[in-house]
Amino acid sequence: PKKIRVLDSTLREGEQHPGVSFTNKQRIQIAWMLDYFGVDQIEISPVVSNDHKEATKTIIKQGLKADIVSHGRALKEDIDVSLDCDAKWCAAYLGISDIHLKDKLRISREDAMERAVETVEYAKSHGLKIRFTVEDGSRAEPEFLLKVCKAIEEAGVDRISLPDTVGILRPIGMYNFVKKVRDSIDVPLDAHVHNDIGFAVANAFSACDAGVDQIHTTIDGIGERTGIPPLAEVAVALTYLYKSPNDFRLDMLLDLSRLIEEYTTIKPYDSKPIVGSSAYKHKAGTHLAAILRNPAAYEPIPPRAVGNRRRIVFGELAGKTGAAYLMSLLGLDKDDESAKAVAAGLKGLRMGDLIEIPLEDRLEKIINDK
Ligand code: HCA
Ligand code: CU
Repeated sequence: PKKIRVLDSTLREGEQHPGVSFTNKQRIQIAWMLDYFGVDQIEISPVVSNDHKEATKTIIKQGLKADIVSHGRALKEDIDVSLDCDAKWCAAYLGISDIHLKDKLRISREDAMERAVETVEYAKSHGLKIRFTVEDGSRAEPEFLLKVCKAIEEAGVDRISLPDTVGILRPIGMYNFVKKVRDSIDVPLDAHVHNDIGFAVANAFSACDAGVDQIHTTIDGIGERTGIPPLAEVAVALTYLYKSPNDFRLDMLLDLSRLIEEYTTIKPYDSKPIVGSSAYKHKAGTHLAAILRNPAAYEPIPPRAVGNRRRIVFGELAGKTGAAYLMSLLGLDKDDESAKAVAAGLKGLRMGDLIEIPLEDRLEKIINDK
């Protein structure tokens, strides 16, 4: 299988999430951790404040393995800021849908086309690699979108980002959007997809099926409004489902999520895939019975592989097997009758009283006791 790369935009798109604003020390730490985790590119925007500019300069100086992509508008003045930061890679975005052209930018299609080409030529003439983002491309007039992509390809653009800026595409729509561009230009493509209707991860992978070779993520999926695909979900899907040959340290995923929790007001919801506190909890009696024999019966990926922990929940659904197991943990004799009685007792538990234990350690202990 071919490698799908990851660009992480926690430091750019992620900071556009309400409640997220890192200090420069935190930005540098996040960049180091993302690099160690194994993402291919790390995006940051130096144009939004002096602080960000300082952070961008410092992160570029760290000599990380990942490319540092300096993000800004499709304007020479923003490219100049990237140059000032000593960036090797920059990204420039320009709205190309009619709604962005008319109501945001108030420029004509011809003006937009000219601005796109000039920006790319300017960056290239200064020795920069440049990704161009056709912002709101999913709502742009398809022929105009293609015209812009062809013009910037001729101007020497290094990558093109195809964004579903407002998250309105279905997976098949994303596929068609990417495919149309893929079929007529040769530049490597990025997928940048928003989660407004909950399709971000699915759309990112539709985009891969249609030929992009880089997905944009943020830690925990933070970003403008409802954000973009979470790094954890994308990295796990790439590794286990797509067999993409990345060198990810997947066991850092929980720590990365915890870091964002610590530095922001974001709390990942319990059932959040991979990093949620319930992602590896097992509750129903039939599940407990199976998990005790072979956890793979109800786990797609071992929890340790992603830095998470398996937990067993003894509650009103624990049943006789769950009850017997709980009794053995407590060192009680567990004949059929008493197991039934404990199971009946557990039925009276309310949500707040559920007993939770990390399973692996206990399981080991009980096996050793025998
Ligand atoms: C933005 C818009 C953007 C750009 C994506 C990209 C989008 O907030 O600047 O540069 O690939 O969603 O279109 O995030
Ligand atoms: Cu975005």
